[in-house]
Amino acid sequence: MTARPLRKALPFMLSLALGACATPAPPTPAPSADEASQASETTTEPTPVATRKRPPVPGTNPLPDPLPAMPLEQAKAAFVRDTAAKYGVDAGYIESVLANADMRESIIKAMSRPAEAKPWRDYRPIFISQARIDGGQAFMARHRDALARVESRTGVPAEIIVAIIGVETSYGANTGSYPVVDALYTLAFAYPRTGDPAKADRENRREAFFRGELAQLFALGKEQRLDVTTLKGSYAGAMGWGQFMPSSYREFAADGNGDGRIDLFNSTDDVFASIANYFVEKGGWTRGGPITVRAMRAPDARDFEPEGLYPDMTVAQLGGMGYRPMAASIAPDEPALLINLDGVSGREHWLGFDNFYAITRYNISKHYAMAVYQLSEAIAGRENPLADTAAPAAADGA
Ligand SMILES: [Ca+2]
Repeated sequence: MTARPLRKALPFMLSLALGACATPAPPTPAPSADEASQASETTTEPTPVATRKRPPVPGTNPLPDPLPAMPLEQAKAAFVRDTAAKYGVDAGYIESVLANADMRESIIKAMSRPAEAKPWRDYRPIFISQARIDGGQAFMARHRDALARVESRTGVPAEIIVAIIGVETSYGANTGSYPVVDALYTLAFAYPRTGDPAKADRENRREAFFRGELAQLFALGKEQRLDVTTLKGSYAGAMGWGQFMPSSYREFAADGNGDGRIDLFNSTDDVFASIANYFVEKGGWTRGGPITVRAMRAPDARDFEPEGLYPDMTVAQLGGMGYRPMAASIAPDEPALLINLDGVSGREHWLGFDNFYAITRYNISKHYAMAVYQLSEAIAGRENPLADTAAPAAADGA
């Protein structure tokens, strides 16, 4: 990975972010009804950048080291041994679950064609449709009070939580039909290989990642008293209304209804609390902070594609390069990322802020985060994204 442009110019910002990473803030206790109503009245003023906790800078490679190559039976025996030792799960039980698991060709095929790889003009209509907007507004109305409580406690807007559930599972209608054990078993021991040497390291790391997820599924079953053999999820092993992987379920899911268990399959209170907690703890969500705005490109601006998704420039710097936010309310020192999209009406430019980055921690893709954002705006009734997708007049200068 090469150095990102202007990273050297931002040591102060980086040290802030690293500091925030090393010393996470203690959890905030749930506010009383009075405090909650005050909080919701004060959410319009974002915290100044200089005093704000920024999301942690991502590591150079979030995936684990590749595993040593060995024959399948030997690899499975090592997995059983290691998982039993690490999580205190009975080795005979793990062995019997794996013996009954199926390696599925359909999972390997699905893994090889992610929607996020499509250009924005083809990706967007999958999620920004009248049916999904209507579904989101109905869902929001049905769960208004529960969502408002989570929003006032965490600062994560109700419409963002709803949009995540809408994009992930069509509001809980499609939480996945693959046995989670089969999905993780397949990807843990037969991760699809393209044969392209340039991709081999990533594929090996992905396999190691899924082996870790399969191990954590056994830990999760023990901790949450779930029969892992009955769980259904996506082809990648993501579970419940918000599609949590086992590691995220264990680390970030929260008990929203206080019954002592975390049930992401049946309890909407647990689902809402878990998604919000994920945004705050994993994404560093800033209460009241901006997410993304359309940018105007000056005719002489240089084209460039940022490496990665972390906002490591500022609005002022990007403005100096010819990309200005089409909203007056964004502070010049706001950390920002240039987002280029190939839309239906041509090239679009946007500025993504820390809260946009937070959405990408849910699924590492600018297309995913933009779809969630645009769906959330439509659900909240602020935008009608289906009315006009044309580029604003003179915005692109090209
Ligand atoms: Ca619960």
